[in-house]
Amino acid sequence: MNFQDEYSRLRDRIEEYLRNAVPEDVPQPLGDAMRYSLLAGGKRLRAVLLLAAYSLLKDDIETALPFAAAVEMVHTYSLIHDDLPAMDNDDLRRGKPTCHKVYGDGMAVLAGDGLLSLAFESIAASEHPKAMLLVKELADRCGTRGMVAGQCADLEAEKGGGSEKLLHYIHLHKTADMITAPMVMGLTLAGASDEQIACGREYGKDLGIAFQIVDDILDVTGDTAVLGKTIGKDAEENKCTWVSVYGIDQARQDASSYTENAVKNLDIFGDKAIFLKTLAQHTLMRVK
Ligand code: GRG
Repeated sequence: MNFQDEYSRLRDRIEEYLRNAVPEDVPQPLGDAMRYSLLAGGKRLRAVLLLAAYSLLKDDIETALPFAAAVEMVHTYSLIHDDLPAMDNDDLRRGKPTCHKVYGDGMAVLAGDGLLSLAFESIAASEHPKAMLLVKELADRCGTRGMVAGQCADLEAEKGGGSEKLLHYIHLHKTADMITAPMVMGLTLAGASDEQIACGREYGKDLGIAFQIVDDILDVTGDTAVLGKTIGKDAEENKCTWVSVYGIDQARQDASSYTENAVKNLDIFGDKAIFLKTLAQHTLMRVK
């Protein structure tokens, strides 16, 4: 298996699926605002994780596409809302002007709301026997016990006093929860055992934390043109990041340790897990 070829194959499948995912009957300009952000590119990491987790046990990835699309919709909604002036106030996302810069703040709020609802509609419309379990996993990870809770802590931390405990809470919930969800959803859908699902969950947590540590490092060392978003904002906004709490050298070491742990969690799947193990290592090396 060539890693890049396999990643592109999975990413292309989700890209094609998403192209027609926003219904034609969504009123304008809401429909355009939703499509603008949903189809703006991005790595599609969360969708690829779901498809790859499913592929550990099953071959027909077609079945998993509505669920992979749902995860990308939730992720895109979170980016649109995070970029708003009331939150991180960003002008650039995925190398393009942010949704509110093009469609205005009100329409960007609605585009996020629309994508969040459409995600759950996409799961329900599949009528898959496991759909209810997947709704629960996604709602738990993206909602008030998950990403929304992490974002709440992130905003509060800007007021000062970022401790190690708070930092771990933010990284686990703001970022790792939405990396864990697709792993658990893909495995559940494929009929994995409880033990396999638990290993996938641990992989997601470790990979998610490593991913966010790398994000914190890139905000200091990265390149705006390559990243497609403005760098240096964490320090400007007094964010509680791995770099601000531990320093850049420790951040690099910790990103590496979390990645190593992530990889070990997949030993239970044998050779089938090579793609997901390689993906974790690539995440550590990423420049965007
Ligand atoms: C608004 C409820 C709410 C949550 C916002 C996504 C998020 C939570 C905040 C964005 C800022 C940030 C650093 C989030 C951590 C997760 C992260 C690094 C998101 C960016 O994900 P990528 O790099 O983006 O996978 P692409 O564009 O490739 O999809």
